[in-house]
Amino acid sequence: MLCLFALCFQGWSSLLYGQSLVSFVPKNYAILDTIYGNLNLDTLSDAILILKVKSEKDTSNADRQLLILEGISKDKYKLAGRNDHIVFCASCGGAMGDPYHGATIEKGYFSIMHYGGSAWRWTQIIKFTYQEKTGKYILHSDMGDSFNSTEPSKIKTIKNQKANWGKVAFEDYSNDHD
Ligand SMILES: [Ca+2]
Repeated sequence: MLCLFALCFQGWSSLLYGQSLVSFVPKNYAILDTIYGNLNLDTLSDAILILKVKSEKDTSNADRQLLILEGISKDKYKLAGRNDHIVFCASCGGAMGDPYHGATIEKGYFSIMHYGGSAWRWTQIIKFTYQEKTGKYILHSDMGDSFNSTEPSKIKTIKNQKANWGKVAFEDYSNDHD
């Protein structure tokens, strides 16, 4: 009974005070990247955590998790959202290898960058913004460039899912049908 109470209390207190970053990493997953910044425009630092399965190889097509973690107190976070269909898989970049090319947080925004292709190269930057009135994150833009590696100055700009910009929620976004 005492043990049960302790467990309950632990669960309750972690909801109130948040948890450390590593506590959000499920068993069998590893951290691919961690980015810090202020997403929800309060005074506390937030983080984007990108996770991969521990068994991931260059040829893997396993989903990668993107977690939005809002700071609650110093080094403590709460989960504000998760999406497994934003960060491209390890083998999704073609001949260029892993297409994940980093992520950034600007005040109230975050962007995930990809780069891939072979003779034809492409980039894709998926950007989300914090919506103050709802406390949610929505798609800001999803665009990139396409060019032939022999003519890198001839760049074509590609706008993906233009109709969803400013509308689709972070949790509902998927790059699968690009
Ligand atoms: Ca914050």
